[in-house]
Amino acid sequence: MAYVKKAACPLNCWDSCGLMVTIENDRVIKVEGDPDHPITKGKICGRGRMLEKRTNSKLRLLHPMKKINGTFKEISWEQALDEIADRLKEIKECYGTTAVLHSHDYANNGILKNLDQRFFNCYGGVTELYGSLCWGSGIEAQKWDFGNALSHEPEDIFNSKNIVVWGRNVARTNMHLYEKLLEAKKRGAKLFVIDPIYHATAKIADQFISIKPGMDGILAAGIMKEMLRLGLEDRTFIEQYTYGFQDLLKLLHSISLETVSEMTEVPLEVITQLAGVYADKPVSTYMGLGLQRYKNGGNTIRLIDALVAVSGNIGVPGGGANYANLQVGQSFAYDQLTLPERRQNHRLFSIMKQAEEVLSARDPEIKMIMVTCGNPITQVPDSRMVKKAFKSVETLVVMDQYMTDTAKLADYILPVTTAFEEEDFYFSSMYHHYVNYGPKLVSAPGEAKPDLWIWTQLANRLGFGKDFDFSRDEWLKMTLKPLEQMGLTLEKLKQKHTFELPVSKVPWQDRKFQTPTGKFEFTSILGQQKGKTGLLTLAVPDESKWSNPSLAEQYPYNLLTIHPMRSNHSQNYHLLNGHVKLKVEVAENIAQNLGLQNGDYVRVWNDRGEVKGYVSVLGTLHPDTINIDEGIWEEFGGPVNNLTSSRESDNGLGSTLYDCLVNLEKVN
Ligand SMILES: Nc1nc2c(c(=O)[nH]1)N[C@H]1C(S)=C(S)[C@@H](COP(=O)(O)OP(=O)(O)OC[C@H]3O[C@@H](n4cnc5c(=O)[nH]c(N)nc54)[C@H](O)[C@@H]3O)O[C@H]1N2
Ligand SMILES: Nc1nc2c(c(=O)[nH]1)N[C@H]1C(S)=C(S)[C@@H](COP(=O)(O)OP(=O)(O)OC[C@H]3O[C@@H](n4cnc5c(=O)[nH]c(N)nc54)[C@H](O)[C@@H]3O)O[C@H]1N2
Ligand code: SF4
Ligand SMILES: [Mo]
Repeated sequence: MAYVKKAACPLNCWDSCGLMVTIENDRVIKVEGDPDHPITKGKICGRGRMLEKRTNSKLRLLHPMKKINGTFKEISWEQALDEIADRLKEIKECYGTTAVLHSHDYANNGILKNLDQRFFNCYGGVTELYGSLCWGSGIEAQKWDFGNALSHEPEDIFNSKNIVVWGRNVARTNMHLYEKLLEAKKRGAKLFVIDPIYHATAKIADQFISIKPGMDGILAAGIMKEMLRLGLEDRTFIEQYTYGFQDLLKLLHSISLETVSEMTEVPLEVITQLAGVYADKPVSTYMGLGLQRYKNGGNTIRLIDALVAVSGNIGVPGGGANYANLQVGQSFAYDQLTLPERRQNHRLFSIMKQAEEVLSARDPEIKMIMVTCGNPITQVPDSRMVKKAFKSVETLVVMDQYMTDTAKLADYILPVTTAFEEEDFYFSSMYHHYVNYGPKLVSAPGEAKPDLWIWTQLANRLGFGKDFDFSRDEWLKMTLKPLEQMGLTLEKLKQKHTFELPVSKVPWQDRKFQTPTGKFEFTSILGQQKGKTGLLTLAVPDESKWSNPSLAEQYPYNLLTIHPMRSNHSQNYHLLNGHVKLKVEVAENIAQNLGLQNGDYVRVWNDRGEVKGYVSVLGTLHPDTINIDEGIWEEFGGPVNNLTSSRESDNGLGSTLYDCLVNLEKVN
């Protein structure tokens, strides 16, 4: 008999949906939305529904495997764990624990996925990654400006008169915000979309502003310039609650509106009009993450924050510089869970440059890489370098559910469970502030095991088993400790399936910012403390005609590699019905110049590498722009990260994945 259970979507996504999962004979047969979830209200996306396939697919990894003479052989868990533990012991004795690199991303939003940190800390401290491919520049930028990166609660959008969606592909990546946009429009709000792509969200906008990739900071500067010229700024807010305004004024004086228009490829009158929009308060700004994956990414977010501040849209209902919502994750007891005090040694590599760092590491060299919740060969920039680095180490261990491009390179593959096969709770620090409970619903296939089981087994073998001697309930309670006194307990979560975290719904309403001055900082003291000037600048992307004219001549097109519609990154391509082809979306002017038609086979290349795929002419792309969705596997023509650069953004913590010039030609 089939029955239905409530669960949670584990995917790295804005929305963190509540699910209803139908189960029959210990098997997931359908995944739908939970109508009782206060935010996601029964609607989920195709990726959520695909979790059924990700759980049941015949392609799942079912047994531990070891590569012997170039081919994978099934081995027992006993052998796999003994050999990996012996290797960890040997490395610790001979080279020190930092000869191990933990390479990971955040493929699963379960709180207990953070126990990998506990394992590596108790082992003695390994080489860890810092920064983020995803949102690193913008998070750091908002820490400089506000002291934290906080968003308004989803419902607050109904207090906005104007809504600006700035570089967020809402209809594709953040579907519940899309629904809110439709509703807000019905209630009379006006919607503006600023993006190089006229995407599905642009279609419902009152106005779409097409922009040259990487130029949004310059546009924000232009809008501020116009606000000040027209006397539309919020003087009280600027005078009482901000620091460094004179520096900003100097910056705005250094560029003319004509230059702003020329560089951004946004018409002059539109810039003036946007100044009027920002003055017609309250205005909520929803920034995306694509926006900041450029060399100047931190500065871009900072200039947009500055615009939100100058226009007086901070700390007011219906306003906000909504980028991320870190207060969600900040609600839990991480240190109790991860035990940072246990690590004796520690080394940090940039997540962007992990490959170069592996190849050049000395004292100690990297002897072993352990990969969890990530697929670095496909997702980390400059894939060819990543491949070289991951092949260069003596022992590569990959824990995954599928034979990904990264797993293919492994010496040991450890098969792990999917979210429906283990208990955890889930949340996202991106949008709303509800936690969702995810019970164990079905047995794992074959010999697949939870990551936590693997850490526990290895800990036992390495002599710190007592640090892992807790039940699921005990682990989960440990993380909820800070919330207990407010009645937010594990029991309640299990009973209600979701609850609201006690976070600020309209951040900064008290005008007390978490910066060194306690004010909103146009000039950042934190930035200065980190050895930078802390000043806002009019920086441009690294790969552009302004910063590198000869490169721009050789490679005239901007390459975006945005998130795919039907997959979370690389996770679904191998499970999609029909033949997967690499689609090269090109702007109309490129197609005209090169005589390209839909379906033409083309090569896209730069100095770092190339990919080949099929043209789709997109009249909706900004001129001279190409898009290839990210995540595509090698067997389907990827990875697109063959083309992208591992450079870090201005503040050192973000990627420059979209700061990428390429050329393109037809091939046979
Ligand atoms: N379907 C789907 N949804 C997802 C994911 C997925 O893989 N698939 N991934 C999840 C994750 S991990 C993340 S980080 C989020 C990301 O969510 P988003 O930020 O919405 O998506 P991205 O693909 O990162 O960014 C792409 C958007 O930024 C725009 N963009 C690129 N460059 C610029 C620029 O210079 N200026 C402006 N104004 N816009 C620019 C692109 O045209 C596109 O609209 O999505 C989450 N949701
Ligand atoms: N060119 C380009 N590159 C990008 C981006 C882009 O926009 N353009 N986006 C960047 C962004 S925003 C992000 S967030 C990253 C994402 O980078 P990744 O997180 O590396 O991408 P995924 O494809 O989601 O890979 C996650 C892997 O973890 C596995 N996995 C899932 N759940 C579990 C689990 O519970 N345990 C274990 N051990 N494994 C699990 C999945 O099977 C999958 O193979 O990619 C970045 N890379
Ligand atoms: S991927 Fe995102 S939108 Fe889709 S079901 Fe999961 S949380 Fe919801
Ligand atoms: Mo991401």
